[in-house]
Amino acid sequence: MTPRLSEATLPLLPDWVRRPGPRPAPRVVHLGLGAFHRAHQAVVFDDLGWGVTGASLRSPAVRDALAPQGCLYSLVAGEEVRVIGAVREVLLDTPGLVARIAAPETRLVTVTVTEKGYLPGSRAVAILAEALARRADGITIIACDNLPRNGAVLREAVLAAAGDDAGWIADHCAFPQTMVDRIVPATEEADVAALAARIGVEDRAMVKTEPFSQWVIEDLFASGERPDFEAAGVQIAAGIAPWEEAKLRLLNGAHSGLAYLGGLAGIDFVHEVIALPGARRFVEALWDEAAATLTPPPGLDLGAYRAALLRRFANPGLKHRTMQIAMDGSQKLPQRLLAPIAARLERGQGIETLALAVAAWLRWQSGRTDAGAAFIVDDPLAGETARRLAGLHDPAAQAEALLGIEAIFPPTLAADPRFREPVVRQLRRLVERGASAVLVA
Ligand code: CS2
Repeated sequence: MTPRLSEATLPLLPDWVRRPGPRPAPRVVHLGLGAFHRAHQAVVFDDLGWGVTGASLRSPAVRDALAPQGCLYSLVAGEEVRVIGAVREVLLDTPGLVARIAAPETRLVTVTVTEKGYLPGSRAVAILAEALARRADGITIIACDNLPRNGAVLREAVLAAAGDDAGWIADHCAFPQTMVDRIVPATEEADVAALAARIGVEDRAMVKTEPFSQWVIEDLFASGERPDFEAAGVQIAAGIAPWEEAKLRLLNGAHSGLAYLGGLAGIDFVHEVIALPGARRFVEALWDEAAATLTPPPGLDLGAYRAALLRRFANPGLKHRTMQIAMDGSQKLPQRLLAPIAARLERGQGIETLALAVAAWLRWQSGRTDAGAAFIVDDPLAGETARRLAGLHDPAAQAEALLGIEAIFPPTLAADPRFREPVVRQLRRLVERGASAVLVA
């Protein structure tokens, strides 16, 4: 039987696997211990010797995978395998988490709860509101999800939930804005098996990712000790909006477009979609439209950035599922596609390619690929989109029904014929010809 990864089995690993240093004491509490945290922020904390108490908020699965391994796990990035030792414990219960965040040893909180975790009333927001009010001193809470003004949005939600304590939290705690970037596909059984075959040890908490990683944090910290982020390659910047807009509108915008079009065409992985005839042209055209709405951050060469993104998307080793990116589109469309659309319309510019990406999302809501295979639309608004589409067959009627969802489409945008017409036109093309043919054209 293959032994399980743990401190005791570290000596069994081949020499080329990078081992963790001395295990650091927890000083960070992280809410949302998914693969993205383990492949991104936790690696930085591992480099810096800051231990992490992780909270698994949705299910005990991550805890159950990590606990028998002493919370060790492997980061598989390209050819490299590195065992990360920063995570020290996993908590599931709210009182335990509240006490941990309130404890004086805790010097930092980080959060990855996906876009929908920032909606008022989410568990992370409730935990933070309760815990921060109990602290003797202020602390920095770093939101690491792909939404604009992530820190400010989290701050507003926490203050709204904090009642009488809102004033103290507002005065003492900092919620910097961040841009996070690393492609982290969900780990699958086959990945666990492949790694076991390579390193001779089974790791049920491994994460797979690409070599690239970027983290830009707004220079806004509560007083007191903080990690030496720059020493681990994290950028600290005054203004985050240009970073975040470039990343959301180029990387994530193209990702969503490729995921819906590729998914409709029945393609499982991003590297396969980008290899379809016409796919690169689609992405370049989308980027031409989106790039015109950006003020690139100092030092970012958009041409080089775009070329690097194409290479990242084409990475066959990642096996990044279109289904994974297609998830929660209602929470992703506004910042990825609708914001650049609104910016272009304001300047009197056309939006044909961005409209195609939006139309692909509309078509995705029918829950069937072009070949008729049924899939589950995984989205907090899936019930609403299904209700609105019931019995409708004409693309114009379908678009009309879905563009009326105000939680996604601002009413002025939805009513603007310069938006509606290209979206309906593109949806009609998708319905009549299918996504692969539309890409080729
Ligand atoms: C993806 C992102 O799932 C998605 O929606 O677009 O998770 C993407 O891989 C990351 O933002 C890359 O940094």
